Parts: sequence; structure tokens; C-alpha cells
Amino acid sequence: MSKKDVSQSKFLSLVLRHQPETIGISLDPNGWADVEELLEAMARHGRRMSREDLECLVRESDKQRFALSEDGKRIRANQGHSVEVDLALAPQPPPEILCHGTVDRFLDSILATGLRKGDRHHVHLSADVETAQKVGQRRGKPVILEVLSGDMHRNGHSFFLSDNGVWLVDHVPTQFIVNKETTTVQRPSGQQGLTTLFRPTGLNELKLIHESGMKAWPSRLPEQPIFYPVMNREYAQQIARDWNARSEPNQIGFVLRFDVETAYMAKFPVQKVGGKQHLELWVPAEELEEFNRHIVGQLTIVDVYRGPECTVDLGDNLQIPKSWLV
Ligand code: HQG
Repeated sequence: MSKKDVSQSKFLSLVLRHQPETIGISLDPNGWADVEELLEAMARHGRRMSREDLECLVRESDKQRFALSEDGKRIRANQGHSVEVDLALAPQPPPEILCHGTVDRFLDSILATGLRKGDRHHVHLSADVETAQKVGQRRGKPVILEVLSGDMHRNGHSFFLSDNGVWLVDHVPTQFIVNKETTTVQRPSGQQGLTTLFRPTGLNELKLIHESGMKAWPSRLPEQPIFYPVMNREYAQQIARDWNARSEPNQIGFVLRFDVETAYMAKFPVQKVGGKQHLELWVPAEELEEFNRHIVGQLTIVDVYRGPECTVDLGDNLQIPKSWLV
């Protein structure tokens, strides 16, 4: 698109998504504006455009932002509105994974409250990484988040696909967000020299940890030669949610967080298994006792996932089984 087209397209976005009143027009309940009325109003506001140019812009918009009605008399934005409109999109099953492009400075807030729609009607997601990269890039160095949209859908969240291929959803709760960039967690100040690790855990292992006063990992069984905590929470969440809470007899999975002295930890290899965020620290079973001595502070439960048939009563604190409390 030429510079002039970009400027016209931005202006149309403003009018058809956000502020039709700036040029004195209104949208119907489904977001349509009358083309003639629009062109006249634009001309009155120093934005003269021919019908041919408008049609060309609709056709050639890089993201197919706008649509003309079949008879060509009306025009609307395909998505991205902040004004109240009903695009009458039917909910449909999304792909297993969708992407969202954002920037580093929003991450803390996103990981605390999930992806929120803000002023728009929906959170915007894409099926491909490239689009998410472009979306994030508008604000700085892009950070790509993966959304476990298949899981969300199975948990009752409705997804819509706009006419220009953008996936829309009301909200993405944090447990469905995977940050592909994260490999280690930032040290809070005052805790220099420590590395935060995570580990998914089932009920039996948690029982032994609880008995240690939440201080140590239990020794491995003979058939388990390696103890492997993981380098980021999302990966641990994935395992606790998709394996422990589904396949273990108790149908419950926990994620534990703990700090280890970095200098000590450095002697163990970090293994990449699968995707970028699937990083594990491989500690030989015979060194686990020593490893435990280099843990600083307690092992903390940070996530709990329950499968559909889980009957474990977690009591009021929703962390450990009520029956363990003395
Ligand atoms: C972030 C453009 C803090 C979110 C693009 C994003 C897209 C949070 C920003 C379309 C948050 C919202 C939409 C939370 C989300 N705390 N920040 N809890 N939840 N955010 O522009 O997805 O060119 O409303 O990550 O290409 O960036 O206009 O959404 O950075 O398709 O056609 O808050 O707009 O399309 O920003 O972009 P936006 P978006 P057009």
C-alpha cells in the first residue's frame, strides 16, 4: 500500500471501528456504514476519496480489514471494533494452538490476569506466528505467547473467526498461556545467586515433600535415574495439567517452585527436550540429596490442576489435601 493508502486505511479504521461520530456518521447494529454517506462525510472532512479508490482499498488492504456488502452499498470493518457492534459471527472450534504477539512490558500483567480485550470486543489471536510477530512489533520487540486454544475450547470458551482470519475470544486465562521466550525466571532483587526452578508433581510425591516440611525432594526410585526439575513454569504447568491431572490415579497435578544456588546448579546440564521452552535440568539420582542441601527456602505450590474425576479434598487453602493437615 502507498503512504496515502495507509493513511486512508487508518482513517477508515478510526471511523468504522472506533469513532464514526468524528465525521458525523453512524453504524448500524452490525457495524455497517452506508458507502455514499461515508464518502460524502469524508469529503466534508477533507478526506475526499472516489468510490473506485475505496473499493480498491477494501480489495488490497493487507489484512483485509474491511468488507463491502454484496450489493456494494455498505461497508464495515471485519474486526477490531471498540464501538458496540454485533458482527454476527458464529462460534467455531479453533486450532489446538493460537498465537498472540505482545511486548515484554505487558508480560507481568498478562501472566497475572490473562489476556484481556481492553477497549476492543475481543482478544485477537492468530493461527500463525508471523502475524503475531507483526502485531507485537507495533509496540517494540515482539514477544510471542502461545494460547492453548484447543484446551480452552474444551473448557467451554467460545472462539470466533473474523472474515479476515483473526481468531477472537473474550479472555484468555493465564493457565492457557505459554510464553515461548521464557527460559528462566527473573531474580527478584536481594536474591542474587539463586535460580528459580519448577517441577510438576503428583499426589504421592507431594506427600513425601510435605513430610519433609516442604524442604526436600524425595529420593528417586531405582528405575528413575534422573531427577529433572524444569526451567520455566509454563512447561511444568503443561505436564501437571496434561499428564498428572489426567493420567495419574488421583487425577491431580501440582507445580512447585523453588530456588537453588546458581553456582551449584551450574554443574548440571540443561537439556532441551522438544520446543524452545521445554528445558530441563538433569540431576543424577545419586546427587539429589546434595542438590536438596543447595535449595534455599521452601518448595512452594504455585499451581494445582484437577482432572474431571479428582476427589481429593483440598480444604480451604486449596493447596494440600485436608487430611494431611494436623
Ligand atoms: C496487551 C491490529 C497488559 C496485548 C493488530 C496488546 C491486531 C495486556 C495490548 C489487532 C493484557 C492491546 C489487535 C493484560 C492484553 N495486561 N496488557 N492483561 N492483555 N494486553 O491493539 O492484539 O492493524 O487492542 O498484548 O494487527 O495488539 O488495527 O490488541 O499488546 O490484529 O487491523 O494489550 O489490531 O490490527 O492492544 O492488536 P490491541 P492487539 P489492525
